[in-house]
Amino acid sequence: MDTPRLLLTGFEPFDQDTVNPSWEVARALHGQRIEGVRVHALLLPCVFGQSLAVLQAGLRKHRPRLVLSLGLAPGRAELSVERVAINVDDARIPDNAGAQPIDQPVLAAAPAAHFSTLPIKAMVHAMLQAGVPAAVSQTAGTFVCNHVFFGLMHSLRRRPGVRGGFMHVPLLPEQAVQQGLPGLALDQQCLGVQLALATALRVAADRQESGGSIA
Ligand code: PCA
Repeated sequence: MDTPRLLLTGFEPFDQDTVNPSWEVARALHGQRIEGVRVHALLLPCVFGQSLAVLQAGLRKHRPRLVLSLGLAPGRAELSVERVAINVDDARIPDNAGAQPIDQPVLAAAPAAHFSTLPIKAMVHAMLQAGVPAAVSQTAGTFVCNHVFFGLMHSLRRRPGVRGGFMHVPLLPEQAVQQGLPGLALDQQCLGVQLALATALRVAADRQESGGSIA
């Protein structure tokens, strides 16, 4: 029997950046075995629609048992495990194909939102215990990351037993210095994602502790 796989997606660079740490992390972990499950890294274009088409093809081809999508959130200092995807595309900047949808649904005739099915609190806990900055995030924004997260969760409702979710990562230190924003070293980002994946594969029921925020 084939080794079970998990799909770890990252994005190509967007806006002014020439690297996207989300893809740097995904490709660094490609081929590793975590809890007996082989990591398969998949690069997504930062383009509405097309990103989801590439993801769907990856789901069909690899039949993963778990999917974690990664994206860059410039300005965030910690690995942010996203709680919820909303059915809204509202782009502040054009995507890499020049599209800038405003207040469009990601998918027509789909619910307003989908929750992550990963144990988000346990993942944050595991990262913090290892000294990697991490937090639950209540919004994945309304750009291509949220678009992919929503489309992923919508597809997974037809794949019982396959869990999925999204994590935003900070800038790399060299980008962060140039932009005057917080950053996190690639090895710390990789360690955090490894721990998060191991936890997601191991933990069925999430921890009962607050990851909430007041506005
Ligand atoms: N971050 C963007 C899109 C691609 C990425 O890495 C976002 O947060 O929507």
